[in-house]
Amino acid sequence: MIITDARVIVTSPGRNFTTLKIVTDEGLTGVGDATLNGRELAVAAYLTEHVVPLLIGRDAGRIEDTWQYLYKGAYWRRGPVTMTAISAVDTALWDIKGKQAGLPVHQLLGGRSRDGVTVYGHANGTDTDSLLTEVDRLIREGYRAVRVQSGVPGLEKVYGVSDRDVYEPADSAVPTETVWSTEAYLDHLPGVVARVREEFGPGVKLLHDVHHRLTPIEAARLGKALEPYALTWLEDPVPAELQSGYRIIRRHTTTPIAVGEVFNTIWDCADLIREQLIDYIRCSVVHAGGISHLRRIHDLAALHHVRTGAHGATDMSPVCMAASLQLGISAPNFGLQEHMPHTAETDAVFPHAYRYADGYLHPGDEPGLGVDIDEDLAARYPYKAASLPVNRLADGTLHSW
Ligand code: EZ4
Ligand code: CO
Repeated sequence: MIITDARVIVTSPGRNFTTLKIVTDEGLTGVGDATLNGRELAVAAYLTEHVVPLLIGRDAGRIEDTWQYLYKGAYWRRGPVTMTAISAVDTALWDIKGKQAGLPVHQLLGGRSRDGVTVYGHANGTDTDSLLTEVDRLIREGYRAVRVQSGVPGLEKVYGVSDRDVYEPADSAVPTETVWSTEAYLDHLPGVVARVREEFGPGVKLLHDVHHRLTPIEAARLGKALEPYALTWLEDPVPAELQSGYRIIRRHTTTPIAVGEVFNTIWDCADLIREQLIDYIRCSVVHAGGISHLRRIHDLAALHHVRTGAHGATDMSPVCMAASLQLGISAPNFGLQEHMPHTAETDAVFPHAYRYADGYLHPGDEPGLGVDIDEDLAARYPYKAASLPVNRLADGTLHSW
C-alpha cells in the first residue's frame, strides 16, 4: 500500500490543533496528532516542508523503517518539533495498519491487558471550599482518581486553577505573565491536601501537579509533608533536564513521583527509569515519537517498576487520546490516564469511538485508532495564535511556568 498524499490540517475549535492525515492508493487513510501547544505552526511547517514530500510514494506498511528514516535521516535528532512531527506520521501509519488488518490497534499491540483505562479527572479550586466541591463532583461522575490543584493566598493566578468553566492555559497570543512564590505555595498546599483527604477518605486516588516549579530539596520537603495523605503521585516537582536531581527527592520521601509530559524521547527519561527515581512515566503519544517509540519507553519502564501515567490535557487532541487508549488498554504496566474532556466543538471536529463510563475510558473496537478528522468542519475554525503563560518571581526574575 503506497502513500499518495498527506495533508496537514490546522484547526481551532476552541483551541489549536495540528493534525496529519495520510492517504494511500488503496483508499485507506490514517490520522496522527501533531499539536505542540503554542508552537503549532512550527510543526505544521516541519511536516509540510520537510516530511510530506518524503512520504509520497513510500510503503505505508513500513512503520518502523519510516520512523528510523525520519529520526536518523534528519541528522538533527530529537527536540519537540521534530519528535511531534515523527509522532504524527507514526500514529497515522498505525491507524492505517489497523484498518488494513480490520483490527483496533490494541489488538496489534498484544490485545487487552485490562477491561478499561482508568482515568483521573481535574479538580481545581480558587480556594479550598470550591476545590472540595469539584472533587465531590468528579467522584459523583465516577472518577476513582482526582488531581487536586488549589489557589494560593497572595498569588493572583496559579497553574491549573481558573474561576472560569474551562481551564485553558494557552490564553493569549503574547504570553500572560503570572507571579510565583515558592514560599507561599509550600506553606499552603499541605493543608489543602489534608482537607481533601479528610473529607473523602482513603478510597480515592489523589494526585497533584507541581508543574516544574521547585528545586529538588524543596520538592523533597513537599513530598515529606504530603506523606500522611498518601498521594498517588506528585507530578513534575522539578524541571527534569537534570535527571540526577531526582536522586535528591528520592533520598528524602516516599511520595511517588510522576514525570514526563515535556519529554520527547526515551533519552529524556532513561536515567530516571533505570535508577528507579520515578514511579510513573507521563510521556504522550504526540510528543514522544508516536506509538512505536512510546511503547519502547513503556517497556523500559516496565522493567524498572515504573508505570504509565499518560499526559492527556486538552492540548492532546482526540487523535492523541485515541492512540493513548490503544496503548493504555494493552500495556502491562499501565498506571493512569489523564482525562481533561474536550469541548463539544473539538469532539465534533474529531469524531471518535472512545467513550467515558464510570471512571474508565474505553478505546472501542473500530479498526485502527477509532478516530478521524472532519475536514470540512475543521475548516470553519481558523488558527488563532495562543501561547502558554510565563511565570516570574515577585522581583521580576523569570521562573519555570
Ligand atoms: O500544562 O498540557 O498535566 N498536565 C499539564 C498540562 C500542561 C499543558 C501544556 O500544554 O501539566 O495542563
Ligand atoms: Co502536568
